[in-house]
Amino acid sequence: MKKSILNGLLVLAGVATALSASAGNIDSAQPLLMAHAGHAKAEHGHVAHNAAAFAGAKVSDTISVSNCWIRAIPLPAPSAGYFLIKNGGAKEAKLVGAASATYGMVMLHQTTHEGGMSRMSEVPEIVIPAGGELLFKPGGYHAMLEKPAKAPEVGSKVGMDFLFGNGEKASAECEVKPANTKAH
Ligand SMILES: [Cu+2]
Repeated sequence: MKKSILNGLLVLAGVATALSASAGNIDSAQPLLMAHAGHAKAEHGHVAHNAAAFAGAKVSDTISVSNCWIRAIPLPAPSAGYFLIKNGGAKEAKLVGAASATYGMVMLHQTTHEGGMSRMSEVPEIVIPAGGELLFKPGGYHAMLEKPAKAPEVGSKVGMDFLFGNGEKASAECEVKPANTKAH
């Protein structure tokens, strides 16, 4: 999987360079393109949570997900989702998975920046401290939305469920925003 991501990054580096010559908002576009690099073949090694894990989970009283939005990306490319997780509980919360009826597979990813390059990696769990919150945003943590069943329309809402290590879940309605939306 690492190899396929690297190959994708090499390919996308060329795309990003071409875009930077023609597009003004490369700051928002480039991380997205990078985020998508290498995912076409990333079928193996991801942490999968099946529908049963979500169905059996209790809705959390203390953990909530809000401000969720995703990019409208044409089929069949994957997209990314961003949101705010608030943990009002006395214990740390660990996000371990996400799912959406609109996407065949959702993975937890982190984009990091090193030496002028963006790269992303899958993260098995993401900790939200007790009484704290964590913002998933472009260039940082995000939900990678793979295998879209249909292309979501700008302005529509896509439901997403979030599974935590304590067996609880939270849900959010994610607003579909134009592909070039910047972080906010
Ligand atoms: Cu990603």
